[in-house]
Amino acid sequence: TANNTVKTAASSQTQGHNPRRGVGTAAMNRAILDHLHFTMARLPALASRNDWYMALSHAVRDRMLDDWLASLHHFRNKELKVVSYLSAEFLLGPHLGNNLINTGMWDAARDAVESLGLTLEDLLRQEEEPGLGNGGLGRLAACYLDSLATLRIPSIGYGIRYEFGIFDQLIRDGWQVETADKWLKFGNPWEICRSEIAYEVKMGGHTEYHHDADGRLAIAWLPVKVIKGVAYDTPIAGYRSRITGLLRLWKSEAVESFNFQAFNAGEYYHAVDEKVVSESITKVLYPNDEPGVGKLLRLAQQYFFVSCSLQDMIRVHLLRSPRLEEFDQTFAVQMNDTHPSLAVAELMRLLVDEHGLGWDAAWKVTRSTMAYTNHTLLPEALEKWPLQLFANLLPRHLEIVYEINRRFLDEVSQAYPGDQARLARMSLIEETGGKFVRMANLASVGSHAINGVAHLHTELLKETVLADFYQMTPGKFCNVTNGVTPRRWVLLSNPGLARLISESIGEEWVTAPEKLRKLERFASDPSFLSAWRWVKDANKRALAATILERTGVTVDPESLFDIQVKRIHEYKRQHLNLLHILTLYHRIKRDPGAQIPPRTFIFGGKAAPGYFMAKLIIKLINSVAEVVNTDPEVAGRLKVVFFPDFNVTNGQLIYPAADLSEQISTSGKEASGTGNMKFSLNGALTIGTLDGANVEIREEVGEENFFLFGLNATEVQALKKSGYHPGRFYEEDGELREAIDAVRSGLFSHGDAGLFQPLVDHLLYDDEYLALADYRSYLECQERVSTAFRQRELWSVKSVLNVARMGKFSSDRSIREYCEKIWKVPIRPPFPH
Ligand code: B1N
Repeated sequence: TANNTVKTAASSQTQGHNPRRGVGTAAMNRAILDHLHFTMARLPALASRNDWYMALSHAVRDRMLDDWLASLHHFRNKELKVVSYLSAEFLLGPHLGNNLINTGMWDAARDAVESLGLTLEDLLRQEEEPGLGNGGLGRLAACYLDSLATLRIPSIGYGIRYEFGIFDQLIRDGWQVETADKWLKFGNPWEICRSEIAYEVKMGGHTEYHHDADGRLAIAWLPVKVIKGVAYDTPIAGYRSRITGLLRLWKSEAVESFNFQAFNAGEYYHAVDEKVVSESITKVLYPNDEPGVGKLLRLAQQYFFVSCSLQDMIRVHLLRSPRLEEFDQTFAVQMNDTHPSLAVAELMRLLVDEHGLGWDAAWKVTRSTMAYTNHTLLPEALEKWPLQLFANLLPRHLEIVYEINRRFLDEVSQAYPGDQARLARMSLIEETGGKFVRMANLASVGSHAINGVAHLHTELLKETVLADFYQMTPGKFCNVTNGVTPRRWVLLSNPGLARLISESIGEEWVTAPEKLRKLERFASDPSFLSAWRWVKDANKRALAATILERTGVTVDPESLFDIQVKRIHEYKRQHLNLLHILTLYHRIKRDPGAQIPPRTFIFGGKAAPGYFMAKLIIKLINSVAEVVNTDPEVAGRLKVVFFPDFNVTNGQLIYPAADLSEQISTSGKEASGTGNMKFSLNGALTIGTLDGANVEIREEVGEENFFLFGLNATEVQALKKSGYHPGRFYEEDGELREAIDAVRSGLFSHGDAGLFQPLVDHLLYDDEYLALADYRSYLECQERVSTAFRQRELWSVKSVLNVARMGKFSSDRSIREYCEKIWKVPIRPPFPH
């Protein structure tokens, strides 16, 4: 069959000299032309930019394959535990530039491309980024793949090959308009379809019990549908590590054989319908950064990718050992939030029903294999599935969940006799106001480790959403603060800064970012500081040029670039930022002599298509921009820009150009944030609350280099408890009133006073996220920012110190912590350069 290895003369061939592996300019030139000819079937004279991009990418991919094939060998090696990172999202960003950086082929590729009369920049621009994620959670998974490969840890990222990733955002008349992300339209040179690596996934139907010939109880799940999952592999280059990691994404297809009955009966169309339904599972990414109510297709996606991935892991394990009791020695499985938490029930099903393990043995190995990362405290963001929907799609899994629950609740009642309320809270099934399966509870019970993503977040997890689980099994809990990869987020996106840093302290910081500390002593060197400023200014000019091109707005690169880019959400408080802008606007109008250094406010981010208030906030940003940007009385002093379609590609341009990073969520609401790290690592100063990883960033960079404002998490809780009345802040603060009244008056909506009414009402009568309570503190803090920015030299010192002290926030550090605390995987010494 297709799966069997065929012995040929080539099987014994060693990896000798092969011109395909040459990484010099001449070899690259040859390789690009060969791919243009043999892969793209194009003559150079007729080749499009995409043809050249594809040819170059294939040439680069070829050169990653040696390392990759060698790395795949690890999966056979009994001694090495493989990390399996299960995530419904991987927000990778464009591959080409990153792969050139990590493999060290940048210069050769650039020269080869230029020798062909093209520019590398042009070809880099051609790539459609794989936007297979919503925001921070998906991007975190991508940073972790980079670090796993860089640290030479055998690993597989498992996820979904969405045909359409996160939608493209257009702005029309100030409103967000979504369009389909057809990222595969021109082909994807980075993936390799493994048609032979495919699994069947059952869905729906019912279960039946019968006794087999030996009198044992056997369980049969008779599904109504079977879908095939096919593996698509993408190589992930580690930074100069000679290791290429593996991202395996599943695409759903129809099984060939399943509906032959219908076919034979002449119901040709029915058979084809079936194919359409099967293929729809992996069609599109859900564009929400919190779960919507019970969407069957979303549950099907989650089950589909979890089942394919676990079947694949079991296949790999069986290549090493027939004993599935030892599965936890082959794999450490990390669940990226609850989206893959069906893995707990599915692994039990595979072990018990399909491989004949007893319940206890299966449970032991399941628990010691699985670990769960929580990414949110927002109660509405905790996933739960309506019981009936769950039962309809996964009848066997519901039985398994019930059995896990029965045994678990026995333990709970033994530990807390008579505590009915606790039993109800900890049950995997919610029974008040409709029945639901609680995925966070399933993930917690089925894991040996549970972690939050920043120190504060982990502490709050233990006190709030997972308090009962913490009290019962405190040893399971730990913190792993998020990190970001300095390869993509400095080396690739900010080459000017990277060069300056390396010229000053050497290149080690790329894999040993604690070495950035050596920059501290340059913070008192005037010529270094001016070089530092020159880099920032060049980045600002580049961003200004793109802003003009995309929005038609001219901004002054000398002004303070004050940037907030992230998903649009009320808890992130883009509207608090707006209240500051409106106040400055009024101050300048009132007093044209006011000492306010020129600022450019830049926003970017997508709103979930069904999130009305977030979309209204985008409209308000654009409406304020329209008025402020055309008012001659503030000309040259204030500009407001909404940068459309914020994604990884645009982020690479935006983070390096920031002076000020806005991290202004209500304290206790942002689990970690990772944009905060990207900004600071690129020399922006932060204005922020004590929330998520801001707390730790401030600790590292020093409080004098961080602009802190607002209530802390304890004060937020206390204020809410004592009864919060936003209206009082409105009544008592004249400038706040003036800002809100301006929105209410129709000033920004061509006289239509009703347009922003829902937002204004929300602020005045509810203000769940305490924007009004933090307004005055935020304004005062912004004045300190303005004062500091007037002393450019001092600002640059702070900027250098921020970068120098950000080493902790490398995703390499996060991955090392996962290895030690959770996966029990040895940390290997860095590859000798
Ligand atoms: O995960 C990031 C954190 O840095 C952010 O603070 C956090 O908000 C983010 C459902 C989510 N939490 N939950 C999600 C995404 C998609 C979805 O369908 C929830 N994203 C986060 C990385 O830790």
